[in-house]
Amino acid sequence: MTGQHVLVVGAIGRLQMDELETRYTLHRLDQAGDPETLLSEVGDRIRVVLTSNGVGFPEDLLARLPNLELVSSQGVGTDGLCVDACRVRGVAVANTPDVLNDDVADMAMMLVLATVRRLVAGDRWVRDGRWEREGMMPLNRCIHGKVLGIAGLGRIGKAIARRAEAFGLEIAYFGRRQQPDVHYRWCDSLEGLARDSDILLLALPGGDATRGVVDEAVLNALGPDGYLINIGRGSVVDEACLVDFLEQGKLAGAGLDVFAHEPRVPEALKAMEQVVLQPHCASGTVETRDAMAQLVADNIVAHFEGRPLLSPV
Ligand code: 8YV
Repeated sequence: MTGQHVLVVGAIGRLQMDELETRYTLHRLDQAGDPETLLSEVGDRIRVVLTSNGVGFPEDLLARLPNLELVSSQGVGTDGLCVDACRVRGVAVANTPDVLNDDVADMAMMLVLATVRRLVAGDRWVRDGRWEREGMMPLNRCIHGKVLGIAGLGRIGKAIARRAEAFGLEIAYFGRRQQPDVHYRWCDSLEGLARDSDILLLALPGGDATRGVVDEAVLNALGPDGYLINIGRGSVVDEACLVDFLEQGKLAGAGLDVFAHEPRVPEALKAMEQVVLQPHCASGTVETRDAMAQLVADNIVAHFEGRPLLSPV
């Protein structure tokens, strides 16, 4: 026993779990048959929680850990963590920004291209023998010269914009305020951005502030020739409304990596040819997940060694 107790709410990569195991005493809530007993036995010894944003860290669990000092979470998003309650209690929170920017931006561009150029439909056209039976598939649309509206021009949004420029897209963006160091056109509302965009790309964080902001008015503004791409959070979009718009041809198509109730995806979306779906895997490469897990572990080590966190929220 080291006296340095870590509660594992959500595990990270094997390499980093092994590293942490050699240094600290890990308590596996994620594997506990009887979580209640585990918490009553070790709750007051826990100084660090290890989790991921997807698994989360709720306020009722925080209440069971009176001596908690740090929550180290895998993922840049913090919408699954009770950050405000941690702040009130003086518990630090660390996440994993930056290391995933390139992969998420690649996924965003991949969804733009796949959706507008109908990559998956083309693949199906070949596999189903329709090329041989019916000849060429219907023409699709080009992306160069189109306006890509990015909602949420943070570090990931900027990595997307850099890639999109190379594809000849014109960039506009919406965020709370105009960014002085950015040459892209700023729109002061999400609806305004949707109106000005051919492709609306959502790179917004989740949480109460953004819940359902892509609503009927925004989708109407995007219009029947518009495409919606979402690599941020499913909670940002009124999903029922999106399905309705796609079914009625009031939108041209959508490329979605995130959904309102993951891993559940509306059957209606699965049936649509004009939609490209991914299982929330924009950061899901071996290299990036390893870098994310390492940052989670490094934050824990820094904390126990009395050094500043590498990536505090
Ligand atoms: C992951 C993500 O799905 O970083 C985020 O916020 O949504 C993704 O990278 C996940 O959180 C990794 O555990």
